[in-house]
Amino acid sequence: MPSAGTLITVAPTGAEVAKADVPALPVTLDELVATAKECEAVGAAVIHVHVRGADTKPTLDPGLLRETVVALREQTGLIVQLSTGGAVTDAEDARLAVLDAGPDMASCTMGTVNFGEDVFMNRPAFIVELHKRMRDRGIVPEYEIFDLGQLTSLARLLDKHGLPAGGHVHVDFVMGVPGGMPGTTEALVACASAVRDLPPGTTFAATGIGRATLPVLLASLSAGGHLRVGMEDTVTYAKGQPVESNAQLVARASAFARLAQRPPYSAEQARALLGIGA
Ligand code: KMH
Ligand code: ZN
Repeated sequence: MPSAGTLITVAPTGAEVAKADVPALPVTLDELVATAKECEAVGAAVIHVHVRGADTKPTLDPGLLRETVVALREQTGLIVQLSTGGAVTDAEDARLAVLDAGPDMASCTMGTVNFGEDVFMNRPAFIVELHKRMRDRGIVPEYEIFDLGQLTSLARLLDKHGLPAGGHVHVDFVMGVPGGMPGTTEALVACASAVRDLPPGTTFAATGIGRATLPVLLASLSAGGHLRVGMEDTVTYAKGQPVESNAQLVARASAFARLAQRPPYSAEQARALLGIGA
């Protein structure tokens, strides 16, 4: 049964877009917190965080990650989800150490995928380690799905190693990465159908990269799913029109969610849905 509301996650920065190319990209802690507040005000409940160093490049610096979690908790009510995906060049140890920053949630990608000209490596043993460490620390995962078969891998993971912290399973379809599944309605329906093989009550969100943003947003809403938007995934609002801010993307997602009569969940409602603090 579709949720009564829509969980909106904002992914404001990512690890791939260069500040030099997109000046509106939030890269400092101040810029990130300001973006987070704006996005919360227009309907986001979760923030998916990648941090950047003083040189604006992606980093997994443990001190900066901790500082970021604290600042977002102090200055917003958003659920703080740290990326353990990092950048394609990040080592497994550094990606596991992200959990030391103590976020509410963290991402856990369910398989290796070609990523443009690169490879986003996620070995089975690494995924198991991430899943177990998150459960030990009470961190709720968001399982990132770049291809249909990764849902089968997730079913196998949960079968063998048990449910995550909080007992609820939430997945996010990342669609339209060159090397992963396409950002189409057909692919979304295939993924949404495969969710039936996961534990009862499993929820899904979806995000489309670049020009897949709107088709995936509309398909997910129509299939009863939730939404992720943000400049990690798209820097173009419409053809020839650069995104002005993350809040612009969240506001559009919220408007579509209201039209679909599934208004944005507050962070408190989202915590209940995701089993955070359960
Ligand atoms: N930057 C990508 C290589 C995640 O955050 O968990 C991986 C990514 C997924 O963005
Ligand atoms: Zn990410």
